[in-house]
Amino acid sequence: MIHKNLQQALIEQLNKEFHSAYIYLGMSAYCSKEGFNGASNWFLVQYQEEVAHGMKLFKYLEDQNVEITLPAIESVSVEFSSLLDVFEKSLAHEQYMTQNLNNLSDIAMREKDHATYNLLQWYVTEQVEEESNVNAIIDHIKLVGDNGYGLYTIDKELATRVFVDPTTAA
Ligand code: OFO
Repeated sequence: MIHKNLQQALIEQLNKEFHSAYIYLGMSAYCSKEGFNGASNWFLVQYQEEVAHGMKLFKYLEDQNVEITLPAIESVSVEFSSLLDVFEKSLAHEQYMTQNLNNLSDIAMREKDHATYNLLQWYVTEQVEEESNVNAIIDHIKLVGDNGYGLYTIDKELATRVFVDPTTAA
């Protein structure tokens, strides 16, 4: 049985995971509009990952007999100023998500809810990988600056990303 306060916080996190998916869909649309088809693919895969994160939490809440509510998902921006801008905003968003997950872990620990704490550690670990991936892309973009061939090469690399469900991957 999950403590009432934690139930509410987890439902908010569920909404945030689907909001994250929506944010990445917006970023994918921006990149596609600007001709960065590889980056558009990268964000589309990110969108799929966030949906998977949301569904993992949804399933957990169901398993724990939590009465699930699904509040509206906030609208997102599809306007960015450059490829660097879109990835920097992505990093800022991931840092915000990490903070949320740390706060949730604190609550779970306080409530001595080991099952939920355990679940949240999966997300916390996932965040480390997500932040590191985006940081590496930002470094590459900064390295090439506005060199067209450099950006083209990065975009080609981003086109190779394929979705592997992180909730089932070994
Ligand atoms: Fe769901 O990990 Fe990113 O936000």
